[in-house]
Amino acid sequence: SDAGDGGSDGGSGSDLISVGFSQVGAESGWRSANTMSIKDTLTEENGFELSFSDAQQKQENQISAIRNYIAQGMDVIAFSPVVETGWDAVLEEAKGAGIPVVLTDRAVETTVDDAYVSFIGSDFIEEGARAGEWAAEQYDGEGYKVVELQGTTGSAPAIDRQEGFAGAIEGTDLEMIDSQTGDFTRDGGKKVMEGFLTAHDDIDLVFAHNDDMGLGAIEAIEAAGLKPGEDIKIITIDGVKDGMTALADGKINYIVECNPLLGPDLAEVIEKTVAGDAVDARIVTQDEAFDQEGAKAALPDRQY
Ligand code: GZL
Repeated sequence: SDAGDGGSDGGSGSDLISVGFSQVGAESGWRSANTMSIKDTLTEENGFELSFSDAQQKQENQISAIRNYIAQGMDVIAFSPVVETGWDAVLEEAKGAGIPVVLTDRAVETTVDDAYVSFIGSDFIEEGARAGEWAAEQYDGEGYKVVELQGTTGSAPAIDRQEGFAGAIEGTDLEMIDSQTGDFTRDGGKKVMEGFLTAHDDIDLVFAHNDDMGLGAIEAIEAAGLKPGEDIKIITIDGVKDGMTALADGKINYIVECNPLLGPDLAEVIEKTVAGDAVDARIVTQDEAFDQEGAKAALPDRQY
């Protein structure tokens, strides 16, 4: 490479921007689409040398991956934090090493000043509120009993989606009678829904924090001899292909999208940061919402 180009060599002796990325895991269809977007964008031909790690939804694995990236002298470190808290020490270490950090997908609570250059992701409170507003429009006045399949305990999407939904149904006669984490997985949603069906014989609506737990709930509802989308309504968040297909088939009633294709925004933030240009501290990913007709129309063109 031209020695005089002043480009960052990131310790890898090349002009590529070295990026260490710590991913939450592979828990859901959303996560797989998010990983695909990051790996398909942060490629060598696009000027990146990507080191990628899957933490199997364990914070300690993310912290050790980030420490490895610090030790390797990455140009930039990016991660999707599995939970909101417990990051101060490792964020302080990255800052001390002079390595910029970018958050994707989920936010953190930290006391470290200037801990990261940007947070790229959806507004989860808004997503929960859109789900609750639709539920209120459709079902207020019918004395609906609601159960909630929460995402990973302590994660930003679980905390915020619960808050958004609860706020939107305030003042209606929809009543939340049970709420438990299914950890964003299909199996988790199925097991928790089985428990809800044993504990309650009057469930009218399931609010699932992601499609995968909603799809697990469908399995449990059908195993109980009931019709999902009819006997028990279902509202989910994400908008991945399997969820949108269930919505088109009438087994889910409404989906609020959470766009996982964050690779392009991440690449742009990294390039600007390495070039010393200013970046927005908060980049809000735009989301749509779908009813059954909307899902039928959108499915042919969905990228994930
Ligand atoms: C949302 C993301 C959530 C998805 C789930 O941005 O963090 O985690 O909604 C995924 O499907 O597991």
